[in-house]
Amino acid sequence: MHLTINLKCRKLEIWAFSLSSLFLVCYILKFTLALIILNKEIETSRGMLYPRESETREVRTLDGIWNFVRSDETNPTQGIRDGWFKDDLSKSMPTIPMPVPASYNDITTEQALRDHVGTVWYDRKFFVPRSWGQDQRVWLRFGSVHYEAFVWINGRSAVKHEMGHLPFETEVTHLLKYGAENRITVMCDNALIQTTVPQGKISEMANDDGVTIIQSYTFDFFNYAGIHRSVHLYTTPKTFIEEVEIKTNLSENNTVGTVDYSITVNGTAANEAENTLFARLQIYNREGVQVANVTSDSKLVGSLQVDNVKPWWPYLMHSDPGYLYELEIRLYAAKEQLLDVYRLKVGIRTLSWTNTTFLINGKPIYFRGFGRHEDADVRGRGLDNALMARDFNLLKWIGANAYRTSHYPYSEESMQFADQHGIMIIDECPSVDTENFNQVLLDRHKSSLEQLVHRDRNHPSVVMWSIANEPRTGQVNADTYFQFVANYTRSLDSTRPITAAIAVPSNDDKAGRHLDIISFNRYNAWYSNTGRLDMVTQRVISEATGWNKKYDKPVLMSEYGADTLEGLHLQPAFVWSEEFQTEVFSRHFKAFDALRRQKWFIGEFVWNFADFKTAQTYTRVGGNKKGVFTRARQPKAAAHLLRQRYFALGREVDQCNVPNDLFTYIADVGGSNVKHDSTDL
Ligand code: BDP
Repeated sequence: MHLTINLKCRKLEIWAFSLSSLFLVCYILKFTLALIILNKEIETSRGMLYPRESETREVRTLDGIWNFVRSDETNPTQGIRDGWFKDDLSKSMPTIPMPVPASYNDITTEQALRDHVGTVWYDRKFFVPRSWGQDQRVWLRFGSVHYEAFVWINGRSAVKHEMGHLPFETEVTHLLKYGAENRITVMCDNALIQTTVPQGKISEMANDDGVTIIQSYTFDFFNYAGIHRSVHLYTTPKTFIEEVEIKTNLSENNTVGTVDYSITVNGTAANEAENTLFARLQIYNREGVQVANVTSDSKLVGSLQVDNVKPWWPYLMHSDPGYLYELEIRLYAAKEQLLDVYRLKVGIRTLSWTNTTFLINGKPIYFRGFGRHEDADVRGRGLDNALMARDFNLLKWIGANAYRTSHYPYSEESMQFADQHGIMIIDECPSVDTENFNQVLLDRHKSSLEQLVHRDRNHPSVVMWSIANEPRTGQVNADTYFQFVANYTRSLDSTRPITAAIAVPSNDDKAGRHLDIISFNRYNAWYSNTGRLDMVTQRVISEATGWNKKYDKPVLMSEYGADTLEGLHLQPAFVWSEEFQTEVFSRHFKAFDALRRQKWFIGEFVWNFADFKTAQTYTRVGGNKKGVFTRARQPKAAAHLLRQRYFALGREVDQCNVPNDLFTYIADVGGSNVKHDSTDL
């Protein structure tokens, strides 16, 4: 019943927003006032620790092949009305096999599934051991379902979640059959409307068969959907460690580290006899040697000290980047009764920023990185460990030290990789091209940040929150709207600076004053003055300077680039050719070097790491081709140039070593202009 109402609400919302533009205009006029009156606290997420096995916990995955049904686009609520969740899906509709995790769009050869708008259904059976039914609790956790998920266990409603790319979980102890077979059913809805994050529009259009539903959106990446990340079942004791929040610090000379912790417990013991609970925390170094320990009082809040600490450093900023300790937490009840054990990796580092500089462990950061996508052939946005490992190898090969999770949160597994490899992350929420600011949208936008900060706050790799990509910050209401979004994010985490990737001209922008660091996207010689390589360098310098003058804050360029068809060579450089991408990069490098002398310019991010799929449009040949790597993760010509630059910067700024194969031998002429050796940067 609850679900039916919810679905109807969604559809009502769709209609409400397509009703009339007059309504919208009135709405916007009243908006600022309404925001001030209505701005309220968002319901916050709970738990969400990454599922890990321990002495007290078991984890199993439900990944694999599920059964799948695509609903009729014109009848998206049919499955709810007809109760498809009450029995095996195959009893209601013919099913096809569908891998989890994966986007469903590119798995079959059907255009109808690739471009489907609305609901799809998944189900599978699984066994739960008898032992799980005794004296413990069982949780069901999804890494991400895009965009909205409704879940049933054995025909009974378990959980509903809105927001792609973010995890959600629920207790299913009471819904499971132990020592028996169970069924899980998931309905996933990919529809984007004006109050979803990101926004989209649903409309109806005549086609040759009558009428069809059209999903449109202003961003270019394909709206992949489905169960995108792993599905886990895990057990906890009755009273267990539900949340852990870590904050780290370093003494002035970086020799002593502190780890402040705060633990939240869920369970009856916590409520009834709070004062009897305590925790023992120990920190182990990479060799497994204990380097700190403490016993908490019943508040479960405190601090550990690590002498001779090895700070967490970014890749190429130190010879031992990504140093992680292991924090072991043992929760006890009175009389030393062990309740629960949870372990997590901890990187000890500090962040600080001024109006010119962003520092890690007291050292200024110069970012050299990418905007990226979670995107691959066949599996779409589905988690793929092989692809993830390859991508990190490429990042390190090219000498990057950072990327932005454009334009949504990336998998938790990739965040763990970034911690280990010392890759800094600008962690972006799913707000893209935000416009038509309204209260419902604001609430959901804030909710996306709450879920993101909650999920990622313990990752040392996360150095900045990005609260939006290319929001329409020239609009009147953008000021108030982003003031609320930025302040809310700051209230969740004051240890990291806040940015947004902005594309409106600095003169028009109304949001930058609420940020700590200004990021801007611009496509000189591509979207503006196409082909004009002589119109890049000065324009980049003057735009970055304009941002700094207006807000007196550090500035970085978060997107620049050119679509490039691998293997297309044209000399002199011509749009879409490998030569053109190389030249566009080079003209930007010149600007960045001039800007670096200004001190407040703190980084350069190419768009994009790899080619990716887009919606169909005449501006894209098989997708967005601005990748430095192809979609199959092979380098284009410009990758080699970028590699030389990123290592040159690493050597100049961070005194890193450069790889032996950075330059190809040319000639032993000894002249200063011939670069034939890695040391000749
Ligand atoms: C930028 C967007 C990015 C696009 C890029 C492009 O932020 O998502 O992919 O343009 O068009 O404006 O290549």
